[in-house]
Amino acid sequence: FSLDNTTVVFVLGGPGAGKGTQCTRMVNDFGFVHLSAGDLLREEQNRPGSDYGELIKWCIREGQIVPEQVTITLLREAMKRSGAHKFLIDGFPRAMSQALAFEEVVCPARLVLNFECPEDVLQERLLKRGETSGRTDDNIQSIRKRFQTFVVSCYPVINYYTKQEKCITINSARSVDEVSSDVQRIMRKLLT
Ligand code: UP5
Ligand code: MG
Repeated sequence: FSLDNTTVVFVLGGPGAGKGTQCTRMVNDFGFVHLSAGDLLREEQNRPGSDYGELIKWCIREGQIVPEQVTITLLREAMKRSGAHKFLIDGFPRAMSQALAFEEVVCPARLVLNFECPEDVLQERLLKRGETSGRTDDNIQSIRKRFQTFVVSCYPVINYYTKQEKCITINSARSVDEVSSDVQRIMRKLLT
């Protein structure tokens, strides 16, 4: 698994900001492989024989960050397995230590997209999704804990990349199409 020529874009933003939705569109438009750290953790949680199933289950329900070695290993393996070299990494890094560890073990990010959206809008989206998602964290108690973790741990990551001039913040409190057209413009300008 060679990291020569690998392009990594981190996609950040609060719970329900639209990271997954916009990544799906970017895959279609720009040919990236989309890796959601949350999806990889949910998969690992359900994998028979996993050593981390119970830990992941607890962290997700409590809106806590899973120990980073677990998540970085899952991401690295998924990158390797894909055989690709352009990745959208969705919902990671969520804490400074994760950002630094990933840069050390995998590679630095080329670009960071940050979807910004007020909490009341996020809450409404997540509660609506919770009616059908089956996600153990789409309930009001877990949503409040996810918001808290976001403010405490994830903001510093966004500030870190903003200072490095790698992070672009996009208002995602608009329609999916409006957000997506901004994303397309930015990706076209910066990555092609
Ligand atoms: N929606 C999307 N865009 C919309 C728009 N513009 N207008 C109106 N509605 C819009 O969207 C959420 C909902 O809103 C959907 O119903 C969508 O249709 C609608 P989605 O695209 O799913 O948003 P996303 O930002 O991906 O929300 P998600 O809930 O996935 O974000 P989280 O960051 O909370 O969840 P994630 O899966 O990344 O992580 C879950 C948990 O895993 C974490 O809380 C943590 O416990 C753990 N985790 C780690 O420990 N480490 C990691 O590195 C990653 C996760
Ligand atoms: Mg998501």
